[in-house]
Amino acid sequence: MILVSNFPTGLVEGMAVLRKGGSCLDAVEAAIRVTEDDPNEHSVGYSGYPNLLGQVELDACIMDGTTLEAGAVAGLSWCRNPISVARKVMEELPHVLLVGEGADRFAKEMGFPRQSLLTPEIRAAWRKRLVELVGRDGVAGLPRRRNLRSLVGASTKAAHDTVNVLAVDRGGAIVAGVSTSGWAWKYPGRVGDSAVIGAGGYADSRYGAAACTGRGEMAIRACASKTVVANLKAGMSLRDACAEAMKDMAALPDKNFSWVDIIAVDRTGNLIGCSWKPDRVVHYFTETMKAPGTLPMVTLECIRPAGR
Ligand code: SD4
Repeated sequence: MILVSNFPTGLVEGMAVLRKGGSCLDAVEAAIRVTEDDPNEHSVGYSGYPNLLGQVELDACIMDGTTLEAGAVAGLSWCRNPISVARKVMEELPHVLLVGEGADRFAKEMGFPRQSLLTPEIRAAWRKRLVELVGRDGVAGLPRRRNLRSLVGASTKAAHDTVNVLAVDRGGAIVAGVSTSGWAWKYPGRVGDSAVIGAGGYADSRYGAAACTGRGEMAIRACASKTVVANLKAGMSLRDACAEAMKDMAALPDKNFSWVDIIAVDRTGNLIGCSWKPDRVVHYFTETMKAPGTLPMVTLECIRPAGR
């Protein structure tokens, strides 16, 4: 089984891998690459929205729930498939997370093609946004050390989304993968939850897996994905495990409070999506289905703090 939040287009590829007897790692990577390669998705991979300076910085992580090995990259700037680079970090290095120049250098060493990720359309969108934010075109218009919270925070509700993919195979292996271009117009160097194991994604084949989308700072502060899996380990139901993690995030004081969704599976293959927003769905595809389906996310309005 394979499930995804936000971008269902990779489900077919992911399931094709599982049906051929491929691993959950291969299935998750294949599913995420479809979205990373899509020029019409502006919050993941190629043509993702850039930071305040107009630089695309991609984050991704992958975790093998059977070995508990993980790999991640943050601020990758010219390779369109950060999920594949994250997997290489896991497989080729004695490290978990590479950032910025080191991540770019490693991607080059691993033979990933180099290309500009900033399409003309996205460059134009960035310049328009700069004018809205600071009243001037060009990075020279950016204020120094003044109003940074409100400048970057103004973008909290701007287009930002992440592809979260979880896969479970018949042998009980579970893998989590996450990829994003992050918070549009973020402060340069900002790393979101998608590159942070335990925040944006976590998998442990003995218990289950979880992944988050939304305001990554909240998922990082609450270690949200690891919390879900730890709750499963403690014997909670899948729904309660997620609800408790959502409550942790809802309780965080946060001037830029926004939303976070969680998708999760347990080791028996139950799946769930949880959201603060109504009308969200989780997309999934099992070996016995002819085509991917959707399930409404459980809306946890009840735990959302009043006034937010
Ligand atoms: C981040 N969690 O960088 C990502 C972005 C996201 O919906 O998922 N937005 O914070």
